Amino acid sequence: GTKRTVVLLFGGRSSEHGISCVTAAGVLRAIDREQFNVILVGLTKRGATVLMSEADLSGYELKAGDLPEVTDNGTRVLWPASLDTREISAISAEGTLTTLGHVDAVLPMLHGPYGEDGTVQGMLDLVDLPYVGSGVLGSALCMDKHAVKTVLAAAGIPVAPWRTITSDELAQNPGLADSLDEGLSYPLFVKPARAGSSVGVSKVNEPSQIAQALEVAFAEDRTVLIESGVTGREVEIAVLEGRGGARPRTSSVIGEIVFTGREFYDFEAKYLGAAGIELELPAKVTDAEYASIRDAAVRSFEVAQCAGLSRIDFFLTEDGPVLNEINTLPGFTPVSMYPRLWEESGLGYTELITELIELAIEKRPAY
Ligand code: G1L
Repeated sequence: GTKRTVVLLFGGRSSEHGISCVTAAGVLRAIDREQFNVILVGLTKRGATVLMSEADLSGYELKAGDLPEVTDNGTRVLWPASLDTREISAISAEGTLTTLGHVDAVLPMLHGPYGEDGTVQGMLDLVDLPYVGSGVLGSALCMDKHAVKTVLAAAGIPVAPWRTITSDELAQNPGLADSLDEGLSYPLFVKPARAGSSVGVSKVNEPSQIAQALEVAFAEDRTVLIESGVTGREVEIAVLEGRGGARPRTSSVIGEIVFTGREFYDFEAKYLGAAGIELELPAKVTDAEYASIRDAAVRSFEVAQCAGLSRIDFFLTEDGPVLNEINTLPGFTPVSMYPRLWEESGLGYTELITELIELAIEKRPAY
């Protein structure tokens, strides 16, 4: 067929800016160059879109405390300004305009606010560029723990019991803090509604710790959830949108996060393979457990209006799977859980990237 052009959009206004850059470098190395031309667009921490070169990305690697950053190189990428064309261009600080050509799809590799939450997806809809992954509503919904739990619970998907409180409600009625644990069971988890990567999350073992945990969570968001801790293994499954309107597909295996000395699945454990956490893959689950996780994952993907891909995380309890969270843009380096689950299911990293791009184009045909 004809060669497609895709944009890797990375960096961005979040705490995972550096991880996003490293992910882009990994995708750039693996993407099938026979099928795809690649345009690299970096988003600086302040939100400027700049044109990058392959040489810029060659130095991007994963190292604790020293992650890459997209810096302003003076060249702005201009998105198509009309619906008749999907040609993007770049303008230098001196005002020189260069056409970068027609774009078939964008890979948004951005985490959290201004990236994974529907804002970038809305911008891409506005300029008529197809993109990999969920749209505005699915992205925004999955970013907000209160909103997504409300929708999933209404659809009968098991989620941990929880209550939600805003900083305004607490300010107007400080006594509320004392009754926040009503109907919930310890240990509790106190979480900001919209921060990713366990930022602002505390485990609370007794009532006296609630006030401090609220303070930590309210530093991240004005809406905070108090959840019952769920006893169960932490298992994850990869979901990929179906072709031609078919239902979503799941990986044929499940991954498990095994805690061997670390309380949280934090940054170092997640990206640097630090001690204390191990990824078990494939996880040892029974056929019945696999079927129940798979069924809950497929239904959740549909109910939460996900598209393209999602990694869905569950607690596997004695009464079956309890959904913990849906990641619409999961970790995506070659050693991340999502690509590894597909690898184990017979779909390699390069083929997975191709499939995701084809899915994006299938829904919004090129012209
Ligand atoms: F390739 C995809 F599907 F477009 C893709 C790209 C990037 C999937 C997931 C990600 N993830 C990330 O970029 C991130 C985890 C570093 C930030 Cl959301």
